[in-house]
Amino acid sequence: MSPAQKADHPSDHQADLVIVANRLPVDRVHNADGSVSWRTSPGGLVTALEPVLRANDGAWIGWPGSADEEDVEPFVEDGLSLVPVSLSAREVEEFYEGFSNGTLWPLYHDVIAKPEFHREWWESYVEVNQRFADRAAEVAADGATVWVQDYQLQLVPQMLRAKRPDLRIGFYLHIPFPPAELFSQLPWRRQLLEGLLGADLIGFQLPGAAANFVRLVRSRVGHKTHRDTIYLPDGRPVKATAFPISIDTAGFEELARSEGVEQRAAEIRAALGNPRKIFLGVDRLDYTKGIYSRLRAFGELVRDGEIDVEDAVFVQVATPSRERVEQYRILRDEIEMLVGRVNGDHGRIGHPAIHYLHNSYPREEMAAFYRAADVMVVTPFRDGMNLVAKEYVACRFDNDGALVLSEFAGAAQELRQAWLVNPYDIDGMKASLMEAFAADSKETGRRMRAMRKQVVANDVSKWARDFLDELSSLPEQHDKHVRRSRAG
Ligand code: ADQ
Repeated sequence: MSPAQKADHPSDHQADLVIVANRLPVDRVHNADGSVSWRTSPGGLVTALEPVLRANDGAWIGWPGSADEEDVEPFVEDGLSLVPVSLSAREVEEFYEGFSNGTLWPLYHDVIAKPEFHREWWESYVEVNQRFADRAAEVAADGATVWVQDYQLQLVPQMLRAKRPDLRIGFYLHIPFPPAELFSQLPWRRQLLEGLLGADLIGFQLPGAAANFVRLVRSRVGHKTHRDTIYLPDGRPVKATAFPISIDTAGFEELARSEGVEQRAAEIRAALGNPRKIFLGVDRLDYTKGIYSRLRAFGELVRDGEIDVEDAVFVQVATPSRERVEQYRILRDEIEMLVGRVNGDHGRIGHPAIHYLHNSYPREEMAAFYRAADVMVVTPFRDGMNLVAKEYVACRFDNDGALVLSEFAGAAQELRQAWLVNPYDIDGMKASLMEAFAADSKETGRRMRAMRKQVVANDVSKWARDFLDELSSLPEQHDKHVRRSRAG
């Protein structure tokens, strides 16, 4: 960056690697005494990126998670450099709940729910994206790498490049990228495509999503493309390719092997009455996850007498999610009504058919659930990847347990040995649940061994490394282009 540009954007910390994500990896906690502190929320992304961030003098830009916070200065928490971006209550409503979760989320997930298009939401999306881009432009050192995450920030790459052509910019989309027929509904489709094209490398969960994107750019924006590369009119190439995300496999396995978790898993089984088999579902309470259909399938198996409630039980853990968005409130009511009906019709004293928990749990408790479950049921209508499926596999170090997995989850492309199901086909799901329920240990062992190989060999650190290596190995064309734009 030139000295003049630097003076325009004063910042006390310049980082060589900058992560830009909607959320910071910490939550702001307001204590009873009026003081404020930070609590780390250790998701997979932080686990994966923490070592690279530390090694590269990195910074993480994101929203601290509560509205109308006065601007908080950058700070260092547990050795990580964090740069908060604040959102007003109105921006939370229009940018986050509105355009991100009421427009893009359903549109990118097969329009399972109807996306809403509102011009004010779009305007707010543009404004907030600009704020994130401005912050990244201030924080990034000369020639730094900036890695932008997910659907809330698709305009950031282009906005950032306009200010800082010296940067190497990557973008990763954690959710599916829809086929052209659906994406084309979006009134601002061209702006979004152009926003993403500000990146040098655009990562998707699956090759099909990358192909959807390249095809759209060719037809809607008119750029030349060859395989996974798009050539912009100014000669800059943009690569769009798949990097399937994963989990901290070793971390989960270690947790699963710990005495505390093993003991807790036994407690859970005992509290459920030591049934012969435990079915488990773990999801954010979201309409993409197929929770209703799966519980309906299980409820029918109990009704039909295929499953006896003294023999088997279904535990559904549903994490509270986006509770201010109406579609999510309706979904919650529907699921809770169904659970009540199934238990009312088919449960016995001390033996409900379904245990339903609307709560968030620490990682240890999640691992204990995975250890306790004989049949893990993951049936989204559409899911970028689905980490729950991989976490279950990582925890089954004895090569036991059965995974029933929707073919519409990204994970199905890697976990081929699961019982793959079409979540729209209730009878098909019922048949697969019964097969998984009845499978002998030889069969479950054969399948689980193969799936574990996959999840052990491809963990989240490899994912991050693969992406960043690819981004840094696009030097020649990139540098040529930077030199040209500087000369110009
Ligand atoms: P999500 O839609 O949130 O992620 P998923 O991939 O399953 O879905 O990740 C959920 C995470 O939350 C898992 O790590 C799980 O352990 C955790 N979790 C779920 N319920 C919980 C609970 N009650 N308490 C505590 N933790 C809970 C989005 C995309 C996915 C993609 C990921 C990562 O929708 O398709 O796989 O990002 O890219």
